[in-house]
Amino acid sequence: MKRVFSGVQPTGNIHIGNYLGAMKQFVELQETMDCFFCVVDLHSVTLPQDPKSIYEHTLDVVSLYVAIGIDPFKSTIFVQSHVPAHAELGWLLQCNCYMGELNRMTQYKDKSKGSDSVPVGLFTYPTLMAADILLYDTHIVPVGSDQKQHIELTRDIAIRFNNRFGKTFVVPEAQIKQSGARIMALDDPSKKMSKSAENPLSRITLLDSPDQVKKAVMKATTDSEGHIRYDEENKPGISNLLTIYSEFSGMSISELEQKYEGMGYGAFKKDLVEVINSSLENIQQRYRKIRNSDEIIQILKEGAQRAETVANSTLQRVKEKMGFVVL
Ligand code: AQP
Repeated sequence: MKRVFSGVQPTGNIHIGNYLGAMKQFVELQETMDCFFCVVDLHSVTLPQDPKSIYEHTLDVVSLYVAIGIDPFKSTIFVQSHVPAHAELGWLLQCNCYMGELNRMTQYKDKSKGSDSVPVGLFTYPTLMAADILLYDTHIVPVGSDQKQHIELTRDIAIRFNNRFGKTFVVPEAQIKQSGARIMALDDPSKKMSKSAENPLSRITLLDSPDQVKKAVMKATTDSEGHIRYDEENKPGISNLLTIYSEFSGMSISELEQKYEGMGYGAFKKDLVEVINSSLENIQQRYRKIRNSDEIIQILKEGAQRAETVANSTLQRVKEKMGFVVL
């Protein structure tokens, strides 16, 4: 059975970009594959975070995993810091990766831009992400398109390690959706939707109230043309809203273009608000039931045990190959 690994950082409220780009796929993949879904809390501290916020958001992400339909009996749900092998393999991979490779990472360039004191962890983050993936003999990594470069680096590291020390790692592949892999910010469709962007109206989170969703959609940047048609280059705002509508409703973009032919942006946005809110309502109902339950802690305890068994066996294999004395 093929193995799947993916993670979400507890750096803020999960937005519809995270959901449509990555998490929605998790639910489908668990039916046919052996899935490990992680809350990557060690990654979240590469930039300064409020401890209380990490704590709450970690439990939020776990609860949302379950609320969107990830079944803890089918998939392993766990927190990265509960499995020390991630940090240990992360170090070993840092020693098998080059400054030049990490210097090329666009996410590092974006997140370090304009700052004269950049945490070392922000620079070495991709080697920890490689460890996350390689520990589980992962075949498929479902992610949004912003993570493509990190998965390519993970593949390079795995191939190089295998060539040097003999077959050790499975070489993983990114699974990036055709549509929805890069949901753009509502206030500025030239940027991706992000948890940490300053303007809350730039995103819709899975926990937003119907009024918040309405406000964000109605204020979303569009254009002055007045026609509802998909054209990423000339109409990035409307194209982004069409993608979101299509992903939530299951209707294709061309069906939506037909449905709204001759209609104004106001009517289109009003319907979009309803479509988003009805999906979020179901997720939020399930979220509220479990967020403060003992079930969440139980899921994490069992998940950590299952993850640790696989991760420790890979780590032992790596250490033996590298010449460490393993007892
Ligand atoms: N805008 C997006 N569209 C589609 N997919 C997205 N992802 C993130 N943003 C979008 C995908 O969501 C998964 C989890 O992301 P993450 O928690 O690792 O955070 P990130 O990629 O750094 O994105 P954020 O949400 O913008 O967080 P911050 O603001 O903390 O940097 C990944 O699969 C990602 O591709």
